[in-house]
Amino acid sequence: MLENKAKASFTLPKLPYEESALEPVISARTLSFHHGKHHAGYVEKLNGLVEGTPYAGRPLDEVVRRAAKDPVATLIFNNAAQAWNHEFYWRSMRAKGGGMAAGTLAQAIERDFGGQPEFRASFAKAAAGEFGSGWAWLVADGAGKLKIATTDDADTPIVRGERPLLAIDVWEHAYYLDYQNRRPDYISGWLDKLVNWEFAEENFGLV
Ligand code: MN3
Repeated sequence: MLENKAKASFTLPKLPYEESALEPVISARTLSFHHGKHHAGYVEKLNGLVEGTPYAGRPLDEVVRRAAKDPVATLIFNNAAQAWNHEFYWRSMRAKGGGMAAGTLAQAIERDFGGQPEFRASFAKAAAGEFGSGWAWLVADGAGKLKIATTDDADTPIVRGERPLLAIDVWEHAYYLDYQNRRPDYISGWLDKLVNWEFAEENFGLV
């Protein structure tokens, strides 16, 4: 019955900081478009797509995981995964971020990459080398080993049993207003001044 259908209820989360908080690496103008138009657009499309389907009213991460295995839910997957990825990306950054990881995460970076400078170089290279639109991630695999992953378009490591610790969006909409084609400069600024190691440490602790 129509009146019993679960309501589509995905909402755009607020940014965890002011739109100008990440300047000068990411301008308020970029964040305003990226959050208020791109991220908002994924949430709005997702709400339209899930209406009247079994995906309506389900938690976002569950929608992403289920839609990934559903051959007729490609559009739902794309919009749900982009909504999830953006929420994670906002939290992967903070004002006055950057620097080095601490604690057990620092030890794991040392173990799996040979040191923080080595991690930084590999992550920057992977993010710069992702062809077209996509994402670069620091993830922990099922055994807790750290890896750098890249995903195309909306794809996300949570659908293959990897636990994301950090994500950088390398779609052009993330940096083009500020850097045009200079994606490596965006990535360097992100790593040096914005990356939120406390968020990564929290995610690493969630075994
Ligand atoms: Mn984006």
